[in-house]
Amino acid sequence: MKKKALLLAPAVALGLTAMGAAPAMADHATGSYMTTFEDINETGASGQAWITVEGDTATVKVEAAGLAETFNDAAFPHVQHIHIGAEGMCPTIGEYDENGDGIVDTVEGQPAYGMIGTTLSVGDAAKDASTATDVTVAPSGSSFTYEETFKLNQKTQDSLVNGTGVVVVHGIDPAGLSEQAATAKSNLVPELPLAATAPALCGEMSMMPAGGADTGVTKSDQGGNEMGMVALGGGLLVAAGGAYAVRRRMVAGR
Ligand SMILES: [Cu+2]
Repeated sequence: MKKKALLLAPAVALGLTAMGAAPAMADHATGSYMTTFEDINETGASGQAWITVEGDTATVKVEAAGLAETFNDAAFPHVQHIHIGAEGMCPTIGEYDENGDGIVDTVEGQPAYGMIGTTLSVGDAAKDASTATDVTVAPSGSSFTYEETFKLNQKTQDSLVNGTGVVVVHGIDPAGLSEQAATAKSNLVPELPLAATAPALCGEMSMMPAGGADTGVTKSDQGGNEMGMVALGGGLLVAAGGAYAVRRRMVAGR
């Protein structure tokens, strides 16, 4: 309901804009999108995300707080993606916790938010490499502001336009979960705990009215590409290998 109401006015505005601009097809996703995250596994996390698209270039800003702080005695890496191609919805524990362990894990949430369309945690060096390891450049710790500018693939652009783009920030603290959830192995990467790959924050991206609210992205605070390029401790190396595998398996399962 909320999404439809938000999308209606911008869609009208966008239509008017498109009529004035001749080659509208190539950059149909152009505009600003934002979301206020839902704390889908009731971990106390919160935040917002903004995506500004110009042609095929996207500038993304993610602000998050209250996330899991440490993993294997190192800063907890929080891999983040734009998920696409499903309902464009964030899952709820009540509806999507298939195995009844008290949380929505990454796989359980896929019917709602879909598969990975774009990985947001790709730094400069890895931007064009298919072997990018998400976690080495993923923001980490309990709170962060993450910004990145990159080429946005067509599938993800299409999802933003049709309202099925969903930003997901992964990684929750096993402490406080049910015994079943806290001790389970990840259904994506058996070497990792379930919590390490489970979604913490989820946000359905909605287009903002043209020339409307603050996008949260300004020229002066762009260029933080080194964000997250921290030296990896022993524990994080484990996480890096695991999250890399997460990405590959999630893509493979599409
Ligand atoms: Cu994801």
